[in-house]
Amino acid sequence: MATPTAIALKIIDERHDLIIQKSSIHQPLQGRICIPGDKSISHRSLMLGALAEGETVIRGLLLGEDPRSTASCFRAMGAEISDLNIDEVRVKGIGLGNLQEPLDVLNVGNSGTTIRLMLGVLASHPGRFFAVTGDRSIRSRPMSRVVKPLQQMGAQIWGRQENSLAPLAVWGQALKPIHYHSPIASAQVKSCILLAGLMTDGKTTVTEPTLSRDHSERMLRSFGAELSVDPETHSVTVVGQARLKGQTVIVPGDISSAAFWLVAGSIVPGSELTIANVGVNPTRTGVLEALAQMGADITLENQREVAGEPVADLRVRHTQLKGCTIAGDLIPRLIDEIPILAVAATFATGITVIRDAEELRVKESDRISAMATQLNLLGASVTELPDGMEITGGKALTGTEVDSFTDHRIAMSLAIAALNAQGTTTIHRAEAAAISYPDFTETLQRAIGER
Ligand code: SPQ
Repeated sequence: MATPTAIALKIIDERHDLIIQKSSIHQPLQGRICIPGDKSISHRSLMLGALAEGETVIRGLLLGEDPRSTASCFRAMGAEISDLNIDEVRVKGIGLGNLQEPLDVLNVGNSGTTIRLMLGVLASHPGRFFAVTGDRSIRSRPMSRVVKPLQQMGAQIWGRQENSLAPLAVWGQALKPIHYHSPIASAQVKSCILLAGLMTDGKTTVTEPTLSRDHSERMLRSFGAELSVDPETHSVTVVGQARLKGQTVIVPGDISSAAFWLVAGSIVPGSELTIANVGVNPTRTGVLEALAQMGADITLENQREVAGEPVADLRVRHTQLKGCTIAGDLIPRLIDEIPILAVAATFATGITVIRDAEELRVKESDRISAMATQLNLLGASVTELPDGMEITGGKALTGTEVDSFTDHRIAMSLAIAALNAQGTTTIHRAEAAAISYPDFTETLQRAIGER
């Protein structure tokens, strides 16, 4: 009789069930893992490359579905972007202000970063008409957070439910500069306004309540924009009209993707993994701080700086985690890692409380509800809070059928939880992982020694 495979993919009408059988996984997770390129930096390198004068060369681009959406939108507006591959992508920029009116609706697929950042670019291109839409998830995610400040700058934008939902129509204008005090710490809001400010005469400033990821600021500077940052007040100012010059961008590995292996290595007995080339920008390393609070055994090795972003190799060894509280200013620095931290908390001793994370309710899915319901189906003890979760760790999990809600981070978090669940776990709609991690399943198979 053939030995059962521990990890299998079943494809039904293009929907993938990821099946994980704990009974046949003997191996701890071991080896060296190379993760895909950072999603936030990948989007920004394609966008700034398209808006710059001259050629931009991107190495290490994430080949996930989200950056592909960004590339296809900017191609539709005249940027020449070579075939996407990891080694080298060449972008022939058309210069700020020169985007062509697209002949069809721009479709951002599942990507919130694409639509929100791009709206700042479109709104500030006078005399051109743009229509933008995305998938079912995008059409339910709030856009007023960027539409309202852009309207304060004079933008003309229309959409469903008082211009708050895609599809959106944009009639590009010459905008006026503003100082926007954002009620939320959101890199998408900040970046959208800064991108609009590039084409706007004068100084455009965004102040946020706490610092969100700063990849836009770093990359805008390196492309030649005049930009100043006040770290005391969490304010960024860009001076328009700007001119951007094509650059070489080296995209580090995505710490949000590394987080799955940091937690897998921590919870599967006997594991030891090295995750190579991880971006450790301080605005993204909240997950390392949360896992340190939980007692995880993680070390940063070979720390270096690559093209303006700090990078390190992360080594993780299995250890018993303990519950902790994750809240406050830490939240924007680990917002995308909360689903996988909820998995870590499930295998920790004691109680973990996650608060101040109401933003999770308006991501690709309602990530609070998704993680609470699906982990509870597996036998965990998770209570939903309006702005987070309370998780009592240490309950034994048993495999069952769970759903990703077509959210990449939910699909991958549940796959890691399944590594420690008895029996068979089937994750429906696991194809969502391809949004940010196209070869997640193959990497998991390699880590357990199946390939
Ligand atoms: O791009 P999208 O769909 O919004 O992706 C997510 C993710 O989990 O990959 C959020 F669902 O990441 C956002 C992140 O949450 C990417 C991002 C960025 O690149 O600027 C910023 C964060 O969003 P926000 O709303 O806090 O600005």
